[in-house]
Amino acid sequence: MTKTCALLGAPIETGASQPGCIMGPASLRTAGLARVLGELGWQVSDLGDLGIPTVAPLPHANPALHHLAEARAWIEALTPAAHAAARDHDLPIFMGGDHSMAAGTVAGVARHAADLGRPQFVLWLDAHPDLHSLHSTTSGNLHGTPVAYFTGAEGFDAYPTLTHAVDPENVCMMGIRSVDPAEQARITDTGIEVHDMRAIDETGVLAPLRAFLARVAKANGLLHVSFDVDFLDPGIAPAVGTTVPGGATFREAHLIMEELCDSGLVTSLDLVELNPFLDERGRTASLLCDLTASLMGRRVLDRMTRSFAA
Ligand code: NNH
Ligand code: MN
Ligand code: MN
Ligand code: MN
Repeated sequence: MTKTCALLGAPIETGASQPGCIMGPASLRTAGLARVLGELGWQVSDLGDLGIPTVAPLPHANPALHHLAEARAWIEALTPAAHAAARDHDLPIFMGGDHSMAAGTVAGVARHAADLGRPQFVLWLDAHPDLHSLHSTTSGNLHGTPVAYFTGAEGFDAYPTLTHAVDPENVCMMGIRSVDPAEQARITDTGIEVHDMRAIDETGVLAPLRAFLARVAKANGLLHVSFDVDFLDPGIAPAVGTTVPGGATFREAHLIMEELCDSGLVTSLDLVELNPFLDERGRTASLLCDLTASLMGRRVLDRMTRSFAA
């Protein structure tokens, strides 16, 4: 049976410190995402881009917050849209847009998991854990807050009420290398599984990934992958506003995607923080397309028929 994939654009940039992510969905379309997935045998539906109405500013006790009203409106729009996309397609891809959108996409797919009576898991690929509450962020950039929100942390009265939280035990982070003190405290409190770049250096990506995937499979879970461009090393992925040196290499990233593909467990994907204004001749957008292709079936050799046995 042909598997179905939806592309849904979320051109949000108000959660990041600099503008440009608004062009992310257009850049991924230009790089040929739909065509590449079609060639891999997927039935692809491009659902277009979501939008929000003009909103009045929302005051908040934390004066550092930027564009709180816009973030709230995006979560309100994205949560039901992601819920419906997860219900109607085998693998919806949410094209960002900055990472504040994951507050809505994960809230939506978790609602779908609850409909099915199955647990939602999240693989968070990022330089940052994005674990601030609206009160703990000092930058005020709301792309630093989605994981705290969708795991049901306190301090989100100004965001839409979360109906289905993801258990922090069902979140696995890889690639982390920039953590603020309040985020460090939350990691310690929640016990969220975090594989920072030092751990990746020590073990490689496969061992921790396989252990996590085994947990997902055992629990019959749904798996959402949230891919922040700054997970990658800036040398291969310059199109992001918050580059951090020492990120995942080309092969580490592809190996994760290939292993995710073989697992058959992935049920939704975010591609976020792509800032085409900072790209070099589209190379970051093209790399994201190629990584998505690896996640969705592209392989160098057919591993079922390949054998060197005597
Ligand atoms: N932790 C920082 C902040 O809250 C950086 C967040 N930036 C990101 N997250 N790009 O993925 O401002
Ligand atoms: Mn992020
Ligand atoms: Mn439903
Ligand atoms: Mn990041």
